[in-house]
Amino acid sequence: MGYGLPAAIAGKLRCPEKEVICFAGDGCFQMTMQEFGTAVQAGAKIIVLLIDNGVYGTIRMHQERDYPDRISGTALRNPDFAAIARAYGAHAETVNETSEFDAAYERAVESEKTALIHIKTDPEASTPALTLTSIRGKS
Ligand SMILES: Cc1ncc(C[n+]2csc(CCOP(=O)(O)OP(=O)(O)O)c2C)c(N)n1
Ligand SMILES: [Mg+2]
Repeated sequence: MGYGLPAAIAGKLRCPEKEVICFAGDGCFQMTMQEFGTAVQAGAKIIVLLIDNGVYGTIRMHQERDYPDRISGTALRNPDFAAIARAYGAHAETVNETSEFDAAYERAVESEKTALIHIKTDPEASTPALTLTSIRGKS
């Protein structure tokens, strides 16, 4: 966790002709998000796709499955990530519906700036096939 953003910056600086995309969970991104400022400062025009489900979802999945009565420390009180990215001088927007994504991605590419798309998802969507509720107590 936290590796994707600095790795994407280094990759983009090494190969500026390539589209470099960082996929990060909200928990992952918060481990090294100060490096977003480094990306803007260094002119590394990466695109960050930040998947914000408001939880350390992978850990929550284990808690729900094995310790459903002892959920602890997995909720995240997140900032407005798009606002933070804009404050750094980047292009940023928030996507709330799948149907909004394609156009948002195109705008990120066309901005020719360091960019971040803040993608809000439902914490219930633990995996494409399973909900948190369906996992609960099923160890
Ligand atoms: C540096 C580090 N700390 C802790 C972990 C354990 N860990 C694995 S997944 C995870 C939660 C990830 O949360 P998030 O980035 O929000 O992604 P999600 O699972 O919600 O998609 C944690 C804490 C790790 N892999 N690396
Ligand atoms: Mg998460």
